[in-house]
Amino acid sequence: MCYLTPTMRDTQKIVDHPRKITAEHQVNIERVEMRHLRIPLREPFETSFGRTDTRLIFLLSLESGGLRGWGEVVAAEEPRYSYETAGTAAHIIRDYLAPVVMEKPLTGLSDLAARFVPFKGHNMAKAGLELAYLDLLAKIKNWSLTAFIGGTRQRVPVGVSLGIQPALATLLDRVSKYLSLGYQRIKLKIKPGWDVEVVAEVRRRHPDILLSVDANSAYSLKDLELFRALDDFNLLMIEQPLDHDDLLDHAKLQAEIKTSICLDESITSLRRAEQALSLESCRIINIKIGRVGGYSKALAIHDLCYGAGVPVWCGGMLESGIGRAHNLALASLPGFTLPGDISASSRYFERDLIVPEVTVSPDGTAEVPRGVGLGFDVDLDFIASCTESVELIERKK
Ligand code: OSB
Ligand code: MG
Repeated sequence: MCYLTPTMRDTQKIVDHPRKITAEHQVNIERVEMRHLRIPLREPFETSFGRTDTRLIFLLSLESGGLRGWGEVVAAEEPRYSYETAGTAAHIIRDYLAPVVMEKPLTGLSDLAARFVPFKGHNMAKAGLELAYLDLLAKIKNWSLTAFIGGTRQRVPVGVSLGIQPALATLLDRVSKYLSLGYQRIKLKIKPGWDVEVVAEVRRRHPDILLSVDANSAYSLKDLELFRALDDFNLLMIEQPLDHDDLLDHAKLQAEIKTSICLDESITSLRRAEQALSLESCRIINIKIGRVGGYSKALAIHDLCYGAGVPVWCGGMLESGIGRAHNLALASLPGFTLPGDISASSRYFERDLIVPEVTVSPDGTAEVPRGVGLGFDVDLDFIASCTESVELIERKK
């Protein structure tokens, strides 16, 4: 496989979605609401970078003409997955992004994205606003978000991401449970000391399932022997084995192993995706709307990969139903051919923030909502009961 950057832009032309987001419409944002709430996870989620017991959820809404669009900022409490936190995102939104959003009427997604360009980084903060804006715009136009962004699927294949467990027996039990619920792919979180033996045992018991691993950048090129060992288990992919911002070492590793590398943390922009393909740092890309800075970038990376024949899938950040509803819309695009980390609400929480909750059917798919906007009702009473803080940013008259 050879990915030559100059041809990529041309290949994008073959992507012919009925995408409606280019439609012009002036929207005056009157108010931005930032809301932090805390909901316990049903089980702690442990990765190579740390453990989460309760999820601090950061909801963002934009209001205009009596309608309200919802988004979620996926940054965690601590800067362990990336440098952003719920705190840094609130600061960036309050002091820089919300003011330019409300400065004058928005004419479209590209207008919104262009207003964010002068501010470096802080992709999750930017993405939260893009999510809320697209939900609002879809509501104004009476369209479903899915139709709006050119989604083509009515159901999407899903997998589950299983954290590091206190004991192998617990993990094996979880694997069996999610397979029996229909999940099409199992992803195991790995770290040094919880890798080859664990993978070997899961593979021995389930020789034919789609199985992948996610290291969240816990290894280096010095671990080549470990990756050679993992090469024997017919894994669908090894996700983000090396440093969070690396492309070159991943290209070296990909040249040494059969298993496809999938990049998560390293893909923070369209340019980084182009460079990763051109360097052959990976053969698969995990797209997270938050990590790449919003719908504008997620759609562009999708189009790039679709045109280049590189499979993508929708990653997750232990979102509430609001973020998950956006993920379902994104995953309905034609290039999302691999199962996403979009599990049922009940996999994460006792009770979710949307009605109905997200469910996974026995064939391992989730329904893409087709109602107006997000396509789910937002449970305002339940949200109010979990809220820790609310901050309103009003437009200057
Ligand atoms: O690396 O994909 C990851 C959760 C939090 C931060 C990073 C990751 C994850 C997951 C869980 O793997 C995916 C999900 O939401 O189910
Ligand atoms: Mg990952």
